[in-house]
Amino acid sequence: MKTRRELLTLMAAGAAVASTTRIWAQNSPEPAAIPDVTGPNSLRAHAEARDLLVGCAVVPEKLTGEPDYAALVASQCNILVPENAMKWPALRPAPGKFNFRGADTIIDFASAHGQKVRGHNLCWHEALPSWFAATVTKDNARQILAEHIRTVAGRYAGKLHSWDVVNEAIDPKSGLPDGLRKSPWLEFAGPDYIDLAFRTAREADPAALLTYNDYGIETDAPDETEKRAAVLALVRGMKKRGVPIDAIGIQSHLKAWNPEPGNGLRDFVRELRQIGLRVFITELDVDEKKLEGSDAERDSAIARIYRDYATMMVAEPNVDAILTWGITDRYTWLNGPKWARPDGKPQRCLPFFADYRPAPAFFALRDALDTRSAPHS
Ligand code: 9MR
Repeated sequence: MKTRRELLTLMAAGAAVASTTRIWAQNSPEPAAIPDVTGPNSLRAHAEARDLLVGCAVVPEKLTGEPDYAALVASQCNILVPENAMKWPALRPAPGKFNFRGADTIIDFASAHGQKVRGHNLCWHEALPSWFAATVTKDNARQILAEHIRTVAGRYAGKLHSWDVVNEAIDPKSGLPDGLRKSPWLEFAGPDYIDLAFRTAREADPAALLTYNDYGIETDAPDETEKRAAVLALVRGMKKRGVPIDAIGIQSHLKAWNPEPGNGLRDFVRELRQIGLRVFITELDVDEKKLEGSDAERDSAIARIYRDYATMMVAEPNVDAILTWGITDRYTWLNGPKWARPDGKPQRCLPFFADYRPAPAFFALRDALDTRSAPHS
């Protein structure tokens, strides 16, 4: 632990922690001491000692415009993923026009800080650009999808750790064969659009680990168990057809009031390992909308979920990476209107509080990384 005086001395020296402390000093009553979580005390250092990747979703404008945010991301992460900057609306403002500015900012930041980058995502039923509905038809959908993947994955070929090639394509509630989600891609490009996307991505970037990414497959609730089975059937089929796929992304938007993930998830990860697939935890956070109690009580409940979940996952040798969906409660999708707490308090869902102090969830996640026994291949 450092005293406030020591932290202010660090601040004068321009250390990363100092700038985050500045925000804390402005916004909070003065605590006795806050721990130094930079350098050897960071998530990044603890992960690297065990050959793990740890990181978060980032926003390019904040990397360039907010030194405190940038310092935090630089000190804590060895892998980044764009929260929105590689989605279709960001990359492709018009059918024939691409704009890589935000995506390039993230790639440049990562390269300056020795970090890897995941691409998110090449094909999703959501976040389609405004021109999509008037432009995409059964006649051109396959060509537009393949062209998009060739252009985007081609641009970053050799630079990315992995790509979320297809995002959230399974939804047993749609009631379709194979659990496929009713989506514009399924409707316009046909049921093998997933195979098309993965084959095209492999051609465009042979180095990136090609990932199928989904949510609602974490707990042992009946609907999540059913969805896991459909995901497993999808990837087994892909393997059988020789479609290139390397990993599954388990998003892990956990809800604090749900039962914690358990044996069903562990078995799923092991089955994936048996068929040669890695697993990345791609979007971890803990929605605490329905949690009651004081801030401290909620923080410790949230931290327990981080600890239990990450500990369970890093015990599996094919789990290589844990990314949270954001790094600070200051910027999280969970503060959007749909997920707001009924009492109006902001969500405390990520490893760093809104004032950039480390939350109990930070220490829980770091302890969990330490439980990884030895570097795995
Ligand atoms: O956090 C993202 C939010 O800012 C966007 O408005 C939204 C639509 O593009 O996507 C959110 O991120 C989602 C991710 O891309 C896929 N899994 C669920 C995430 C949370 O909704």
